[in-house]
Amino acid sequence: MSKLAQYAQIVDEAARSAGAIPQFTESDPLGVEEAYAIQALSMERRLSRGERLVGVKMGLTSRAKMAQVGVSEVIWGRLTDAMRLEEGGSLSKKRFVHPRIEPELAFLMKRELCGEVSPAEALDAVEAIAPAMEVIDSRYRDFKFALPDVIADNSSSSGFVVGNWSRPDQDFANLGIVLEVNGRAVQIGSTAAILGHPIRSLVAAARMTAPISGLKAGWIVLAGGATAAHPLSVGEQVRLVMQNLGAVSIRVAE
Ligand code: 0L1
Ligand code: MG
Repeated sequence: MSKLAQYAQIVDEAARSAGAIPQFTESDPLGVEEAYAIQALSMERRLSRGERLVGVKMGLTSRAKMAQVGVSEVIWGRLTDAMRLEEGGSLSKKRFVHPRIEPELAFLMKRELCGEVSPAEALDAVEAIAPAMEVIDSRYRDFKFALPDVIADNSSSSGFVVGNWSRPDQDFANLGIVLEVNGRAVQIGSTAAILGHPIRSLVAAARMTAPISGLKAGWIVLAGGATAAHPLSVGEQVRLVMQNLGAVSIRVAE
């Protein structure tokens, strides 16, 4: 087995068993390209177990997120059907190492989008938008990593929940966001925190996924956390309210 395939196995098994692992970069100065190759190989393992690719997540698209983890480049990861959580349902905390949740805006793709595109071209490829939350769960000890580590680990993506879809022909540049836990606001922000306008995240997604032939019709694209993420505890009821687009919620079970 090649080194990259071994790393893919390690990160995949850590995700399956909810066990923390040391950072690869502690002993191996991986590059970003190698890290994306590990992510692709670990995803192949999931797909060979029957999971289906349903979209991508963009990560570190806001200053709050970059500051929270000490990394300052936009990254991406893959979403599978097994990662999707039911809106209003629950997630089992023991399936994760140290999960956090963050408010996102989701795009539903109407058609393919690949390579260098303008914001107008990106918007034209969107079928709908929705409030969403991403569950991130770094498989690395203490949620600490360098850029190649987090990319190899599917950019921490572990789960996502999407609310009702709305038409994209409305202004979503600066929508107010409140992330509530048990009815109390824990994060307040705006979609403007996502690269100044969430459509820029979709433009970046089209460019960054060009090596896998870009975004496909029917895929979901998570634009990135608009605020810092909230660490989850058993018993919490988490709800995101997004101006004009509605709410989405999830409960944290054992
Ligand atoms: O914005 C994100 O989805 C960040 C994912 C990678 C960093 C993290 O685990 O917080
Ligand atoms: Mg995110």
